[in-house]
Amino acid sequence: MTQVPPYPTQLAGSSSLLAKYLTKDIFDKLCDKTTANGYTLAHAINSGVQNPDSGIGVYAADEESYDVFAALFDPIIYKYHGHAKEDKHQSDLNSVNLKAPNPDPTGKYILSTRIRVARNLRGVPLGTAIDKDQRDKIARDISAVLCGFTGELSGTYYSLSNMSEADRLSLVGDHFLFKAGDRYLESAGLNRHWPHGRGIFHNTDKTFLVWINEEDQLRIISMQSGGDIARVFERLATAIDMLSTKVQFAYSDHLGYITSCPTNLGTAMRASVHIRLPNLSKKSQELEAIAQIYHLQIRGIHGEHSSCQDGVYDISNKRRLGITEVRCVQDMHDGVVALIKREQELAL
Ligand code: ADP
Ligand code: DAR
Repeated sequence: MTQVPPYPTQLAGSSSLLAKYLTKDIFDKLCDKTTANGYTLAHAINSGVQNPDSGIGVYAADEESYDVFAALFDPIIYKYHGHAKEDKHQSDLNSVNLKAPNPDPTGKYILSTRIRVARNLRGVPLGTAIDKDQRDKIARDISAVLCGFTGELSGTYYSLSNMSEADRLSLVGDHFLFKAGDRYLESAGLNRHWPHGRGIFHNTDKTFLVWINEEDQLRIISMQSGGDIARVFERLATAIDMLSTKVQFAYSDHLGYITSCPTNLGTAMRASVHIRLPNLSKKSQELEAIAQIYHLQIRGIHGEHSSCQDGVYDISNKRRLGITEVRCVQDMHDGVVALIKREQELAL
């Protein structure tokens, strides 16, 4: 009989969704449950318990976690995504269905466009519970598939545990090198055995990257300078299609693509532009109002927890689950069109 831990009273001061929904009753109901990978409630909530400033505070170890701990995950997923237990997810990666002419053909506002999806392999524990050998095998198998890509997507794989200093400096210079995860990911067990089993693939043109075993097993990324959002999406869709012929991804018709953090479930897609909005940056309420209307997330340009600098923002879709990939990119595109229109009006 596993020792039942006490209720985490540290949550009392937290505003996370974990603190909001982990009532004593839910805790008592789930505290002795375990998934086939040995993942317990204590594992799932550790990040939010150790980091009371978390927004969410929970991570999954496998598709089964979302079922075994549904009494906690379901209300969090509904609150964050508006996706109820009976709701279904649908995928659409057909770039023909996207209506996204370049919102900034002169390059006055948009510095760069990046669209990423997270993917995890079916039948393998997520990063929170995977063991070292399983993670190393993913790095070997996925890098071998990627190194077999030809044409625009052909490129080179760099293992974080044995790359040359020259390669490291080159990847740092391109802002491609990812570091060990932040304290939230550390507490979730996602940094274990770092840097073993981690690596980066990028194509020769540096417009296609795959991060292996960062927060998820794959982060598939298409990016380029400027605002040709449709081209970035088309390249990503092509790469995902090529990978899907070789690899089976964890997917359910309720939650879409399965990810370690529930915020990324569904499309697991974040489509972003780095955009210069000097006038709107002085009118934060207007900026927030437009973001609300178009389901946008506003970040700084140096990653998830960074703040805006010099009027340059990372603007991306906020919705990920219960809508298609085309809709995610359409959300971002249409929101960016509205932001540029307002920026131009304020400049008059
Ligand atoms: P994600 O969860 O999508 O990986 P992050 O905000 O952590 O998002 O960004 C990861 C990295 O990608 C950061 O170094 C960030 O600066 C970079 N990045 C994100 N969006 C863009 C963009 N549109 N253009 C260039 N770099 C970007
Ligand atoms: N910081 C954690 C995770 C939030 C979502 N971001 C991810 N998955 N990178 C939190 O609970 O706030």
